[in-house]
Amino acid sequence: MAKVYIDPLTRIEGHLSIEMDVQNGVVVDAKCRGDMFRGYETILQGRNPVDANQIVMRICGVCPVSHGEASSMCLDDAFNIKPTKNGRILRNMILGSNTLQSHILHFYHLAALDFVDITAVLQYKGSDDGMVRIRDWVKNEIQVKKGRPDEITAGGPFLPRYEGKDFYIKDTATNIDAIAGYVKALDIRQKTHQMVALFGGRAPHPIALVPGGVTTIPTRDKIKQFKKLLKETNKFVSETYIPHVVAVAKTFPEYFKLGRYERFMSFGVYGKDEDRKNFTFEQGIFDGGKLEKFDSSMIREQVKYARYKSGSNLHPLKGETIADPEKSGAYTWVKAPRYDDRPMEVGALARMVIAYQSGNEQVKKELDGVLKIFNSEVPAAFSTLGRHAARAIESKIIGEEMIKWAEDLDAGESPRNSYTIPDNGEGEGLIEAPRGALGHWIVIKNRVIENYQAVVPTTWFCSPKDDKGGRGPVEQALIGTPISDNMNPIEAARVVRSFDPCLACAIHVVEGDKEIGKFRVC
Ligand code: NFE
Ligand code: MG
Repeated sequence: MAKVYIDPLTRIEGHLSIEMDVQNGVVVDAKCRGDMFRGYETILQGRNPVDANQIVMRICGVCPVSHGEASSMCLDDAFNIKPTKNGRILRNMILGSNTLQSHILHFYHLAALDFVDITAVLQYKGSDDGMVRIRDWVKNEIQVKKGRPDEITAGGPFLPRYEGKDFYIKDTATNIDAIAGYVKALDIRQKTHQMVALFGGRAPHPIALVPGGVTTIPTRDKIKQFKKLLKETNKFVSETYIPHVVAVAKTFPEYFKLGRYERFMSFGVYGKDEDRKNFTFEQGIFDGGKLEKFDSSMIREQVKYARYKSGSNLHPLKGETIADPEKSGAYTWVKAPRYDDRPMEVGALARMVIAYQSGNEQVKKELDGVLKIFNSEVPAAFSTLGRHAARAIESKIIGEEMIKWAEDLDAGESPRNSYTIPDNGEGEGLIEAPRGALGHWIVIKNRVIENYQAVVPTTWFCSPKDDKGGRGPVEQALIGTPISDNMNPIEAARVVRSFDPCLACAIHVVEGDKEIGKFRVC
């Protein structure tokens, strides 16, 4: 048995390391470790409740909108208010824009270089500035390694480049086209940030998200600008993003069989009414081939293998955060959230599977359409490639829907309802961040925050074992993954990265009054 580590797993947000036991070239056990320690939930204690959404957005720079919206919804619930129609639609549009940004970021800038051969850029003969700059960068790396062409390692954002036979797409034209997609995706992400900023006030951390709705009044001019940017993004998704995902899947079809997991949860998202009951992507649990009704009272966080004292198996409203860095047996700072004692995969794939199983015609059409190319049916999607395909499909649907939402706005009408902070209260805000189900919970006492807990998507899928020893979804999905070279475990990296981990989100807690270490920085 060999111990194989990927530490750190790069091209993700934050610090994640993976420890695997590999026997006869196959992963037989895995541990997912969140190695860093941050602080958010405890710094909220004692503050004005309305400060929460601006503070929690700083948990992450990739999905701040989701934290801002989960928090605003949590406060709506505690204050007993609802957003106006414009407020509800604008929240959906700001979240949808950020999700497009995040999915495009994940595929091109975080995951594609697991499949695309960056060194193919050396054959690029055109004059696109971005392509020329990447070509020069890679060329420089080759000069450094002159005489050892077998060890070409592209540097900077292109690390790590695992080296091995058949690791990458071989066709030069396909590789160059995908690298051009990498460059174009930077430009498109800028447009999606502009879409967030048009109604959010700024990006990436919008200031306009508040309890009761959004502070930006939609004008005809802003709606027009939004639609123009969205149409350019939609064109990129249909003509570039989806074809590139299909090209990767055609070259590596074995990844429909790798990284599999079959238990999904979605909180439901993009409410079509102010009561948040009618969703664009439905709410539910899918386990053992069956759809179940979701009930948020079934959520608990367990900490037997996480570096926290006591407080295991608590609902987030009663959640505790007491750091225990030296805890025996613990191997991560990520807690283990469980639904009805079960681990859950969350994310775009979970949303698409639950929507599909709930009879969502739009999702059915798009997912069946992609799977048909591979003569496959829905179970094939519960996999590494399925996660990539689900993000691409979701991007297309969100893009198409947002055009309609923009047209549904009442220009000049109020985007928010007013509120009063109650002396005491409790609230729950459930939303779907790009990476999956995100919940915020608040307890207000004497008009200040007594307790605030966030249970985020990466905490769900990068969780350690639970109190009963059940593995987290990423740990489980790694079992059975073949590793052709223990020094270059690209197969495992592809499986883990398909979940799109964000450790900045997953670990957002700190013990405020405890000194962990002292450093002098010279
Ligand atoms: Ni930091 Fe996040 C998303 C949230 S993931 S990216 O999406 O919430 O845990
Ligand atoms: Mg938490």
